[in-house]
Amino acid sequence: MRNWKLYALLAGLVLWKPAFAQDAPVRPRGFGGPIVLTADDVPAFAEPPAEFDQQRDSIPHGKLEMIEYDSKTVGNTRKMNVYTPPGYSAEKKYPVLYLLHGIGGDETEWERYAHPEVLLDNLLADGKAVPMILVMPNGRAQKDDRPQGNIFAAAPAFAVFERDLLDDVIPTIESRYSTFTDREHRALAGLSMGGGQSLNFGLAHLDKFGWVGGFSSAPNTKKPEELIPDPDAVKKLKLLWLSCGSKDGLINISQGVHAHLKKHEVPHVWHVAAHGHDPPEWKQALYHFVQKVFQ
Ligand code: FER
Repeated sequence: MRNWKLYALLAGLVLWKPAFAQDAPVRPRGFGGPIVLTADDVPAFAEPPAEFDQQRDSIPHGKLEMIEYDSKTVGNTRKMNVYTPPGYSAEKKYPVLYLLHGIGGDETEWERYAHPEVLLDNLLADGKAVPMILVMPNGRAQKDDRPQGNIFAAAPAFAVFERDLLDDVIPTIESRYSTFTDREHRALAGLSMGGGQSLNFGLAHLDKFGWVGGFSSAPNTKKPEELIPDPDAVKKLKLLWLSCGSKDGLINISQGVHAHLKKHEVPHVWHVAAHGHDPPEWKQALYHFVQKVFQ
């Protein structure tokens, strides 16, 4: 009798299906999973038009430059990739979007994945974005910041980057370029690990950033209650953006933040397009985000 009960218990455990399994989850490619979509998880924007990412010879082009800065936080010289828009002039002042990369990336990742300089040149030529400076720093704030070996081992350095960004990156940009220096002209967004950083740092420094975006945010994102302890305070943001691919196994992270914001009636964008955890997702997210920011 005793044994029978034990076998029944074991069989029950083996055959038991967790609640989420009833919804026929999709197995993602890459990180995380399984994926369970809700009625909220739909695109807020259509896919970009054809040729949105094609370089046009007939329009003015901005400039990309790789610059170096001394980081007090890390104690060495670091790199960041900076885009200035066509006609950049010290006579004018520009808003700045800080754009953070993923766990396997560095200061060149956004350029390789999405060609932000092409997207922005095209949108500026069409009058769909405002002239802005784009800063693509290296979010791995440690002496060896190359994405080599076990990239997960460097995760603590992504948290240290909060100080590098606030104390070293932003002051460098604001001293070398002609920028506005108030929160309403400063945005922070990033993909995956960089999406988590953007939400963590941006929402903790509402006095510094007026526009915050998490694209396909990774598990480094703080838990919703910790990320947004005071939902009313977050309402002062000009834009709070969350996006994630519907085939991304990390979507539960963004879904959790969206649900918390919805519960507390905090206005935000929730954009779920039919992509994975991949560059096509980030390219279209950036394309839509840069049209909303600073306007
Ligand atoms: C994790 C899975 C993915 C994680 C980070 C990532 C910190 C980051 C992915 C990316 O940046 O693409 O568990 O933990």
